[in-house]
Amino acid sequence: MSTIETAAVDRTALLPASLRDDFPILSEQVGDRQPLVFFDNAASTQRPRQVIDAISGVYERTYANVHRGIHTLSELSTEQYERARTKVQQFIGAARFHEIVFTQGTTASINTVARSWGDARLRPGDEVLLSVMEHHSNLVPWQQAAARTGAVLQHVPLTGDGRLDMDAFDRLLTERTKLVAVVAVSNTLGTINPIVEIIAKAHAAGALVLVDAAQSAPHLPIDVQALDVDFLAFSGHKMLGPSGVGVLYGKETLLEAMPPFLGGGSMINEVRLDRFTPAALPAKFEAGTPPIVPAIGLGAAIDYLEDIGLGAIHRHELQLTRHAYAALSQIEGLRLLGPAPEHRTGLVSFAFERIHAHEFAQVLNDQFGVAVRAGHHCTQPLHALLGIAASTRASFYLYNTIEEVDRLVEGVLAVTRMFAPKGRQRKRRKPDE
Ligand code: 7TS
Repeated sequence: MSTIETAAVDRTALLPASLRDDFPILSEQVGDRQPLVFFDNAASTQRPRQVIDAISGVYERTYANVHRGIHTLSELSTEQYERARTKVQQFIGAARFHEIVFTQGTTASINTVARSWGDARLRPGDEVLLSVMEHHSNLVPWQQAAARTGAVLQHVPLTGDGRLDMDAFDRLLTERTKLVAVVAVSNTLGTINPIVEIIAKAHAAGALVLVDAAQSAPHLPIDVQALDVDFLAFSGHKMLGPSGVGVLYGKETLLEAMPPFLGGGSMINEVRLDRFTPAALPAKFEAGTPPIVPAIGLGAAIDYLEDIGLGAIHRHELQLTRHAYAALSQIEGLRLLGPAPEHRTGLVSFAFERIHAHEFAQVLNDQFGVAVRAGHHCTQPLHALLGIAASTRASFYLYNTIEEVDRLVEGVLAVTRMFAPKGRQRKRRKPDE
């Protein structure tokens, strides 16, 4: 990396590299027999041995369906499943156990609110205020709800550096706004949005707030009571837990008033041939056999994260992000998306005019062992606004190291040299030149 100068790293802010030993998959080789550098954590993270053991422990010793039997295994599984709910409750600071609904993931959580709350509450002309940086799973369910109810969607635009334009937010928030549904951290830009301010302003305007915490729950401490947020959605698989489980938090009064979304077993109190009465919370929103083992695995993931501390995880990621940002911003022709590292969590996305994101991802994987995501990351409208079809995204987590970031930069530089005409790389000028 002879042409790149990197800023000093505060090594005291880094987590010990020894925690990598907890993640068996990190010693795999990929591509052309390269040690794996896993930088696709915003899509899904890896799991530590503690989570893997919790999962296999259930299957080996205690598995049965929950809330159904009075036999020993069903009681044990039920107890573990409900203990996981308590862990989630404490993790996000919810006041009540039954405000935690296990879903299949963030997408399912948002769809539940759109279907249940949206269909019951939205009237023609009511507005739902979203942002242009939303993931498709916080856009499409509202487009569908708008089509069903006649509600109108509004979108907060961006500032030039990829943050929410809060002046525009103030203008778009009106007495017609019934819900503000916004992402806490952008999965493409990494931007940390001012959720506290958004919630306070929305409530003052009489609107409810749904926060898509898919990219914040794994990386930043959260306290739903302090935030006074109405609905919160996140996924287990982005925070060291298994896929197939997510969380919908909702304030008790709201969830109580909402009709159930999915119908079936477990969500009922009583069923006749022509009608039913719904079960109490949270069962009302957990129709069918729930994600038993994934939820228990998520509980183990929360234990692991809490042992390390979300604050320490964020400090670690900030060092990696600063390092990556400083180095990548020196590569001529490479356009870094989103704000300065101080306003983002641990991810860096970029576009390069003459090289498609897939080329980066392919070469980084094959020749450097670096797993990144290339594409639109389920934020097509955001990419269209940025004037690009695709970007390359490196997203970090607690087990990533500064040396791995150096490997990424080395790989990106190699790709630009491979695909770009010779003589196009800028040699960084010394300060006295
Ligand atoms: N919201 C945000 C902000 C996300 O980043 C994602 C997934 C979702 C919602 C949906 O979560 P799911 O668990 O229901 O799928 N984001 C990504 C990503 O950035 N790359 O792959 C999945």
